[in-house]
Amino acid sequence: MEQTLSIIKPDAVAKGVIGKILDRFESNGLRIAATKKVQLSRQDAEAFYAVHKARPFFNDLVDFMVSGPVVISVLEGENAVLKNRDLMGATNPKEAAAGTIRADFAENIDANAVHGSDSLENAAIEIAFFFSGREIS
Ligand code: IDP
Ligand code: MG
Repeated sequence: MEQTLSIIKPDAVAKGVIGKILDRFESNGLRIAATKKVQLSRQDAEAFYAVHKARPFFNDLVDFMVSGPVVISVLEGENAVLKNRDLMGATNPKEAAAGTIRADFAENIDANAVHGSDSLENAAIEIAFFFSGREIS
């Protein structure tokens, strides 16, 4: 069993597709072990995406992530990290495979509907960033 962190980004929350995206997880063997709707502060977003600090899109990414509420979840299941990445599709929605979350709900690479941890190691770090142990069950 693995756990991974998912964020439904401000574009998808504003579109009213929280339920549709959470259904993709539950319908594909990923249990929702924790979930909450949060308005990130700039400090939250900068710390969460610190790995991308040197990238040219960092400021736009932070601006976007604080532009409205997000829904942050811990997903649990077999191969949860990779399974979530498969369900999400490619970072650029224009390159995302048909039937993936980004192909179906995202407009462009800046507003691409979802975040998902990219490794088991980062999943543990990202989960601990947003959730205490008592919030996960
Ligand atoms: P991922 O979300 O598929 O893991 P990362 O490379 O980790 O993709 O990038 C984090 C986020 O930064 C992306 O989801 C996207 O919102 C944004 N991003 C990545 N590359 C670009 C880019 O070239 N232009 C604008 N935004 C980007
Ligand atoms: Mg990433």
